[in-house]
Amino acid sequence: MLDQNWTGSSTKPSPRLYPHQWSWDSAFVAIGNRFDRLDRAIVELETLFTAQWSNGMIPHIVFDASVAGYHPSKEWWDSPSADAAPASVWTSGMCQPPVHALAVQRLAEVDPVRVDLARCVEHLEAWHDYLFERRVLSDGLVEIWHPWESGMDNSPLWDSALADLERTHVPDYQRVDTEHAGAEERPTESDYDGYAILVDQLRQGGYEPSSVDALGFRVHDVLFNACLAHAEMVLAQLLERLGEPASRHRERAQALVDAMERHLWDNERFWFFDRDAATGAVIPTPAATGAVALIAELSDDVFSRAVQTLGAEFLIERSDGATVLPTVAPSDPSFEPRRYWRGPAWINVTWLTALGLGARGEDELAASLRAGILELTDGAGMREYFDPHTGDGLGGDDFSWTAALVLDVLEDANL
Ligand code: 2M8
Repeated sequence: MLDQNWTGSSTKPSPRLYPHQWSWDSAFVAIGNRFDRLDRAIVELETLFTAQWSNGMIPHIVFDASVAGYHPSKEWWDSPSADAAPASVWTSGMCQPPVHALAVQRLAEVDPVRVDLARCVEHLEAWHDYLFERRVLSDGLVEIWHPWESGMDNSPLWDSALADLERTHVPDYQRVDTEHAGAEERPTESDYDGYAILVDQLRQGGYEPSSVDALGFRVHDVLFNACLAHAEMVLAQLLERLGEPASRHRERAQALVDAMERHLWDNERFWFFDRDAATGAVIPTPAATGAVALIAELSDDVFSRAVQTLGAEFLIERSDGATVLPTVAPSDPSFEPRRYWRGPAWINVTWLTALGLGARGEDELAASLRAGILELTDGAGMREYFDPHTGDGLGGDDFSWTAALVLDVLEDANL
């Protein structure tokens, strides 16, 4: 399936629904391809790095010029109009969670010679610097400026910010996603209007807003910040392997974890919550972003309390010690088990959570999540997401990161 989704320079997340290259998808795909297709995994990351903006941003979509049929199209983003965009390729004008250092690390573990670590590290440093220098505007936390930047597009986490958006002018656009996946499993029309308005605003500012007033959406997202804290530690290790100074990355990782624990941790609900960066208001939805926070080097007390909440409020037991992680706590009124990022189980979120648990000795829980990944995909195939109660496969077919991370889980289990 990954062979079939390979274009020669990157892997489509799903052949019809997502026919270009996506940033965090490519990182997960490279992780899965590293065992039997290392050359391809290396090229996957190189293609993405080639599209990096001069300000360091790794764009969330790199367009395949030969493919039409995705909204928003490359013309809609109009990246050539932005000063920092690359000349060689059209891209979107926003980013996705920084999981690329992890991918580079995993590839280098397989073959430290074939992976050009020094070059990869240069790209990673520029990318992380962009996030710290341009996206930290208050309280030491990185901001996302569009729901798409979270990777969890229509999570209920964004409902209130999208509801507050000025909607006097909605740009014209044509959705194509509902031709390839059930409308009841995708974002609503109102969600899409909000996404379109926000892209319009960002494009008008060349994707580098001159002031926060130009931003209609600013969120301190737990998943994004946790991924960056983790990625900074990984980058430090990679630099040390190269014999280069790494302390500034360790310091930034620690400062980010401190800021997360200070501003996003709720010491009564024992969970991390996103926050509206414009108003400072906590977004009280219990989401799986808090589970992914376990990959950051949290303090012991916060880690163990979050693990308890994970077990008590999120995990759904399935057969044979396998558990499934829904993207929203099932007891929350916003939970919808079949609609995209509003409840279904996603393999990448589950895999990252298992990674965080395993790194701190929670082996049994990590193994139960990995077993859940195998059970879901064994039952329903390499789907985009899964109903966490029934295990039904939902959204796109032949979904690349699902297959790639299954390969990783199988390798881990030595099956
Ligand atoms: C989804 O996002 C795109 C927009 O970027 C879409 O809905 O069209 C998300 O699930 C995102 O996390 C993912 O990277 C992308 C491609 O799989 O699809």
